[in-house]
Amino acid sequence: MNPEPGNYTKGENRKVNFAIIGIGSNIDAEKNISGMLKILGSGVNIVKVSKLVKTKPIGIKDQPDYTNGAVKIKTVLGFDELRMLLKNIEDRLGRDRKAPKYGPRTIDLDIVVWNGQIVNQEYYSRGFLRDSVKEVS
Ligand code: PH2
Ligand code: MG
Ligand code: MG
Repeated sequence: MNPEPGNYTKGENRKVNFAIIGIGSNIDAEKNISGMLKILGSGVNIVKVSKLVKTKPIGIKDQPDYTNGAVKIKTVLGFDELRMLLKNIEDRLGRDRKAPKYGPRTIDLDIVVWNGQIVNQEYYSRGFLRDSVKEVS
């Protein structure tokens, strides 16, 4: 018997997973976030999108303010498959992988909650991230 009998699809018996993804952008944020949601929605079920909030840059201070938020999704993809999908979306939206770690970015998508478990430590240090996660939970 499956440990969580409710969380499987009818025909295929693929486990259904829920994730909350943190969203960040400080280059053309409105365009990149709406483009991201369109692509993401073609690969997974979007359950709820939080408000998008302006935040002061963390790390490198001399860069534009960020727009941050979160999106809850439902998917039969596994954790690593979802991570690859998010990386692919970041790439399609022009994410520069050679840019500094805390520098400006077109889009940043981080899995923060996976089936109810916090899997990204930034949840604990970023109040705006906790607020967005709470809003879509
Ligand atoms: N992301 C960063 C670096 N700094 N600052 C804010 N306010 N929001 C972010 O999402 C953010 C950041 C690199 O991932
Ligand atoms: Mg990030
Ligand atoms: Mg990231």
